[in-house]
Amino acid sequence: MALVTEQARRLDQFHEQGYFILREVFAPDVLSGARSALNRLVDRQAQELVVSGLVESTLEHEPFETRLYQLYRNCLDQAPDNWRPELHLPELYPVFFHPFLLDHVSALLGTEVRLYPNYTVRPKLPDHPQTLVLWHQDGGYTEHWHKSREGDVSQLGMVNIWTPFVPARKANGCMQFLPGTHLAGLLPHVQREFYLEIPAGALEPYRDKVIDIELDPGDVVVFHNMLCHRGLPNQTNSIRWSMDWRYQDARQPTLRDEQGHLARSAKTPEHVVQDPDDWARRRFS
Ligand SMILES: O=C(O)CCC(=O)C(=O)O
Repeated sequence: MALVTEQARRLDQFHEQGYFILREVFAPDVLSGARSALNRLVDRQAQELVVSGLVESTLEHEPFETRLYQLYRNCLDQAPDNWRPELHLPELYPVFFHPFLLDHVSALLGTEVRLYPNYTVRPKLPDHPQTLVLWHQDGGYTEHWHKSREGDVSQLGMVNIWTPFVPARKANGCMQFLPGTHLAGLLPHVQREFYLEIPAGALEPYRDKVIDIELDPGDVVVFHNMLCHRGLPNQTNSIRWSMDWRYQDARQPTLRDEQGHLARSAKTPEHVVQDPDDWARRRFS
């Protein structure tokens, strides 16, 4: 009974403020599996750097928190700012398809839930403008960069998730939200060098509400795709590793070329991603 009340309180917060936080969702073995899977992606980068002669060593003993930064220290503009199709790794299945998380998502979206075709790992390196995501609503990106079909982005039944793989604090670039802005409709977005940005004037009425979303590994923030958010700059010497992904009511169009993958379904349970191997066999499509 207490659990149901707790979930209801979170859903109320989602409707009123546009977000809620779940603490300690991912167990230590899930986190260490995810981190070692990401380290394999770093290995791949390191080997390419050695082959191209940009570095002498793959720095395999450097900690996860600093290795990618040390590898690219002298050529930061060539460092990867995100991984997407590469995320079909078995160790990420327990993160994307975590039952407790999906229970909350189903309570918001209904019985047909897809993992939306927009899932990203971000290694936010220190002083790396390519990873500095500016104030935006996710709906702004769908409208500006991806929308190839008819449809209203503000009506997409969509829930965003963000989780860190290292403690995320103000100093290393945690997320910031403007609570309540999911009710403001689609705000203007302008193209900057790497990302879209909502101009300062359009954010003025909401500025005094800004909150820092400081999370530890294992914690998750669930938020509305129309909520204004950004990532702060990383002012430390190590990497702010994080992953973000989205779920959508699978009865709706994605408004993208890709269709994503079913996470829960009462209608066609045979099409739901079944297990880590099934996830690893699928593609970003
Ligand atoms: O991780 C960040 O800094 C930004 C992520 C983001 O904008 C998102 O999850 O939609």
